[in-house]
Amino acid sequence: MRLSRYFLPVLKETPSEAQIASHRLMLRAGMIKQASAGIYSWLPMGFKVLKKIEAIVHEEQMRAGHIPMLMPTLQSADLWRESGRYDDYGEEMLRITDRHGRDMLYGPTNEELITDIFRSHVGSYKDLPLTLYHIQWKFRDEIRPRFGVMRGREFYMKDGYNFDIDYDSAIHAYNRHMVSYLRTYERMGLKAIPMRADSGPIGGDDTHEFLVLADTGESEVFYDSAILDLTLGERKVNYDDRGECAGIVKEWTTPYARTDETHDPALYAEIPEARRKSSRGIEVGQIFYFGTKYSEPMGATVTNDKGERVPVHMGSHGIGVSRLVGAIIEASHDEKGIIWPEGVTPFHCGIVNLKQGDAEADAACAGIYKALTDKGLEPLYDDREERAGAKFATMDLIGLPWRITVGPRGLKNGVVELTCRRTGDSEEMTPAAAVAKVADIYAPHGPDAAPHWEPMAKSSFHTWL
Ligand code: P5A
Repeated sequence: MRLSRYFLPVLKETPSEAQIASHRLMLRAGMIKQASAGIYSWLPMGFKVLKKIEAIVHEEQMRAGHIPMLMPTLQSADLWRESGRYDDYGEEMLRITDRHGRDMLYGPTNEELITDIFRSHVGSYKDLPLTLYHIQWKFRDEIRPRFGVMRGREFYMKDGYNFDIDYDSAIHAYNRHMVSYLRTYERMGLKAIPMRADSGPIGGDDTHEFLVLADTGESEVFYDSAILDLTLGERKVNYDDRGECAGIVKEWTTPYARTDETHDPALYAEIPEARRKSSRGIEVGQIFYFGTKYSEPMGATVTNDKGERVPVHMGSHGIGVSRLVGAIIEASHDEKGIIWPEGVTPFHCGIVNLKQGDAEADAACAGIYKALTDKGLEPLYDDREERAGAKFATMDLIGLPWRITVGPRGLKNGVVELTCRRTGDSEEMTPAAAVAKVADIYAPHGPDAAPHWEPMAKSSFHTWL
């Protein structure tokens, strides 16, 4: 993409309404624009990051064997009356009446709708286990929407629902979700810690929240710092293997880690003092096992192997896709701007032309652009007639992890400069070497050069990103 043809409405001033770094930076970098309180338009670069995050979530869900689909944003109130949540949900639910006087609502979550789909089509234990998910806009009429996309009223969520014949099978689904979520966050460059939590209006006893540590987080959390050393890394997981998934969950849930809702000071005091930590955290996901809470009142039953009708065991599992955009920025920025992790960056590499209009510099930039594109990468080429300082400031603000700087002086010696946004380190090299290095950074690595994040078979949601 050439910046002169893109739409990147960068702000010079720091917007006064934004209290935290991610909100400020998303506004300044022209990623979002508030439409009304807690409701945002996603401008092109914000949209791109949102879609990158969405693609990672899809890949990891499908890898775990979960099946994508799409449910509507508007739901009928009748289903929620069946579960008993229509009255319980309170003022956070946006209630709408259609022209025929029918009660509708903008879905804050989808347990009822998916349970209705299940009971309409599935009747036998032979069709289980089944996990369906979608990524769709939700609406919660939060009393205090704030921090930009972190606590919006309209927000984008991945929500998945498992249907299992018994408790053991449902707990395997819970574990599978925990492992796939750990993988998902790692790919986004995040350390998200699973913490025992409270289930709130979703219900059930077994629930974990995933928290990214950040001073600006809304939750207070307590944990054993030993948990920070855990990573999944290159480990390959067989999601059908109950023992393997349970083992990983055990590893991650053995060190103490709880939100303030479930904090137990006595247990916490047993952690060696040097490892006892409390801080703030951003909740980027939550998983629940709630048994038959919805299947019983809504009659979602199947016949078991003895021919009896039994309610299915269910859980639901959410990832805050739009919140993640803010959470990643909170975890990865400096005073100059955003620093995107490679996994979610809107463009792989910036190209800065120090002397637009200089025939040699223009030709070198065009050559680098083409070479990167030919390698399947997407560069952002700042081809505007601007001062070098302004171009650097824009690149630093929008946070592309790598930048190639091209100017007549360097070209005389046959070199350009490759700069890492995170460290600020620059290296001079030939244009071909710079392209090769950037391509290598984004290529799969590891002992068998096929890490877990190797893109899966291309499908429709990848092709238009
Ligand atoms: C699980 C999926 C649920 O709603 N039902 C379906 C369950 N869980 S949850 O914890 O309430 O939400 C899942 C994740 O959505 C994000 N989230 C939000 N993001 C932005 N703005 C909001 N107002 C908001 N509310 C929830 C969180 O990341 C949460 O973990």
